Amino acid sequence: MTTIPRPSRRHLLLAGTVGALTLASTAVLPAVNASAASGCAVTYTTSSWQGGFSANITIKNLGDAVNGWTLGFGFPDAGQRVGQGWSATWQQSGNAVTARNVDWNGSLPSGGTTSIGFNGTWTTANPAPTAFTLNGVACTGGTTPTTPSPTSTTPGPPPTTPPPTTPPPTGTTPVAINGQLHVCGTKLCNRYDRAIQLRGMSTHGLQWFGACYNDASLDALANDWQADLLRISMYVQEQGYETNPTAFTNQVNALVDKAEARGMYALVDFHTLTPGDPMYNLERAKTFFAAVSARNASKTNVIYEITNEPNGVGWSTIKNYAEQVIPVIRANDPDAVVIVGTRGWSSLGVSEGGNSDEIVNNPVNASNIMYTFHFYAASHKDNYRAELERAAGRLPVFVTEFGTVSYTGDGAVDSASSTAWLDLLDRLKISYANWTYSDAAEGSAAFRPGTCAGGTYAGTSVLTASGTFMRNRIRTPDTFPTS
Ligand code: IDC
Repeated sequence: MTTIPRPSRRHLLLAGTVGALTLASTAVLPAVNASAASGCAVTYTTSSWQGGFSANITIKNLGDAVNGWTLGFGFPDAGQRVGQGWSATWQQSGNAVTARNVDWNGSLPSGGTTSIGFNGTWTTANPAPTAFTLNGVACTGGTTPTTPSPTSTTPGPPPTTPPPTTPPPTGTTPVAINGQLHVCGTKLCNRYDRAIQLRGMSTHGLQWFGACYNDASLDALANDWQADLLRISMYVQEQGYETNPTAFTNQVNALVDKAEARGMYALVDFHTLTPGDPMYNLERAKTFFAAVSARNASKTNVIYEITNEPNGVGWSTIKNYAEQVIPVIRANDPDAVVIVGTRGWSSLGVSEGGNSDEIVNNPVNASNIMYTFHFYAASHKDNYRAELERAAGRLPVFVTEFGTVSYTGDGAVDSASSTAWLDLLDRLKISYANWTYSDAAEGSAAFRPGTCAGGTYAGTSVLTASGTFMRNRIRTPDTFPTS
């Protein structure tokens, strides 16, 4: 295993600036031939800048189910080279490129899709390849086994319009190194199929603290705090999403872009709290996640948290909710990790007298998912830590929210308990986001009141006790495996 300590982001930011000034190209391949029973359709999308590019490829299997696949294509220009790739094993010989599946995406059902990609370089030109093969069979687009026609000119799938996007992450950011994440066993894994831990911060409610999330504050989070992750907390009630779905959806999307531009993962939090029954918001959740997952499908930095803290309802209700919302996301973004809230304010059931057995015995019927655990260090101690450790051996767990203070979100930092918690999360490689990256007048806020109006976020002079504690923890170098 090799590990890369976190260097400065200066190089990345320069690369991004160059990218914004030069060309960005998108190529969607039409069908070039009709085909018989087995077949495939490929969408090849690039963002390109002087000398470099990032390619995203979506493969759709139009034939029978396959277990193990190899995608082949040739670069039209001799100067084009594959660099670091993700979600496949990449090889190039001359201009011929092959991408072989990795463990978790090898089985492709009939009609199934998967997304892979790579960062590459070019010298004189960067045209899109025009012919792809899947397991040796030409990918001819939208033909089906029942409509063979050698002279057909039926076009392939309609071009998808990518969202306006900032230059792709390159270099040494968390997203550039780790790429599209997936769940492997009980862990969150990167493009090398190795377990990683993401450490970052949660916004406060966007309806109240939207002014705290801007280029300067997110530069501070990425560069000064060296965070891997921004959790975007979109309340549904309390003057949140339900009052203006379009505006809140746009606000979330804008923050996904800002996280992407800085190489951070974006955790999209559908912040249900009161009422505690997620079913109350089922239709809103479907509408919201359909829009956000369609718009951000080609990004590699998005993780979906479908309900914040269910409470007062049984696990079977949460599971039922999850099994209705997850397919909405998967229809657009099949390879994104989805995180499911748990009973008792996402305490794995503990705060309502249960434990993680109810999930282990009756898991959500979906793959590539994790389960939420939340704690507030001054309120939740040894018995919660013991249950988390027990659960983590059996379930993929993500701490999408926690506080260094009491569960009210206020009060003093409990340093001893917070340290015990974070040491445990580090040891178990459990990812986390701290509540909150805001200047709310409460102990859990990282910034002193008035900071967001002042506009300076980097350094320690603007921080509360909680902010100082969290910045110290998050700034320590990551050790992301790169092979
Ligand atoms: C708190 C905020 C507080 C707000 C309250 C109600 O800190 O300003 O008035 O919500 O909206 C959670 C929730 C999170 C809470 C947090 C602290 O996910 O929304 O934020 N908390 O109470 N679960 C446990 C604690």
